[in-house]
Amino acid sequence: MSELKALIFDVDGTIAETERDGHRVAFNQTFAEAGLNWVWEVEQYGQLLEVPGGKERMQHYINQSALNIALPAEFETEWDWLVHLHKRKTHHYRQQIEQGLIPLRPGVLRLMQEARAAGIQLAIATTSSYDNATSLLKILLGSESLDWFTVIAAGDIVPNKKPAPDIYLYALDKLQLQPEQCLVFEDSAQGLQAAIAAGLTTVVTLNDYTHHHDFAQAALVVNHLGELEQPFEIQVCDQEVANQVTKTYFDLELAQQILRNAKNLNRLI
Ligand code: XBP
Ligand code: MG
Repeated sequence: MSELKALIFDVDGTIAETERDGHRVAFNQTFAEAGLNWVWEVEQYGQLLEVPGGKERMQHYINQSALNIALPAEFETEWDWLVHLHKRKTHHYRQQIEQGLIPLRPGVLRLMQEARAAGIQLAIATTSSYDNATSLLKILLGSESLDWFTVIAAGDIVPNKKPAPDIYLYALDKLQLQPEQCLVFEDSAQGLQAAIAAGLTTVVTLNDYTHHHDFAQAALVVNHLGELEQPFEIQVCDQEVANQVTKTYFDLELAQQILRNAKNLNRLI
């Protein structure tokens, strides 16, 4: 029987709550700098998050708002312009996170350290751009932390972003593992759909922007991964898993149990 060999983490919303006070602020700074009068408010940004990917999100906003854009002369196409805006947004985002205002979510570092000590591989699968993801990891986990990950699968490296399974299939290929050997951590329905479509068992950590999403296909839904001093709360899970949860935080033992339980369920289907 294959055992747990890797933990695969989404970034935005899962490793840290980057959207409201990081990405959103950086988009608005970019718009102001470009002389655009667009301002993405906190609640509105929650709806815009339905479109994964910063460039795609801006494109969606233009289409949905039926904006008439006067394309700056130096750009041939609207997409070229969006690529440029997105580079500026990446710059502003980095400045946001360098200020240290966006912390890691509970339990993330503890679980990664436990996995590293046990020889379990770590991987990243994110819709966000590689530069954004690696800046965040370096700042929150330390400059050496990029070496912890067998693969950092990010952004445009695959043709289709979440909810397509592409980024997870890419990560699995680089890990050289089967889906049943890995456990995924996600925070959004799009991320969950992507992981499920790649055949992966998924744990969801909720946040303010995603608590209303449909997570029926998750193996476990918690408010966060928990710490010794900061217990997690289980929101939804299979009764068999619930009976096995003896700790107040998510650890490798629970990861193994969830994976085994998922295999048993699959066998019954
Ligand atoms: C979240 C996303 C990203 C970020 C913005 O990715 O959808 O688009 O909102 O980042 P994930 P970019 O949850 O998969 O980490 O502007 O770099 O796309
Ligand atoms: Mg996410």
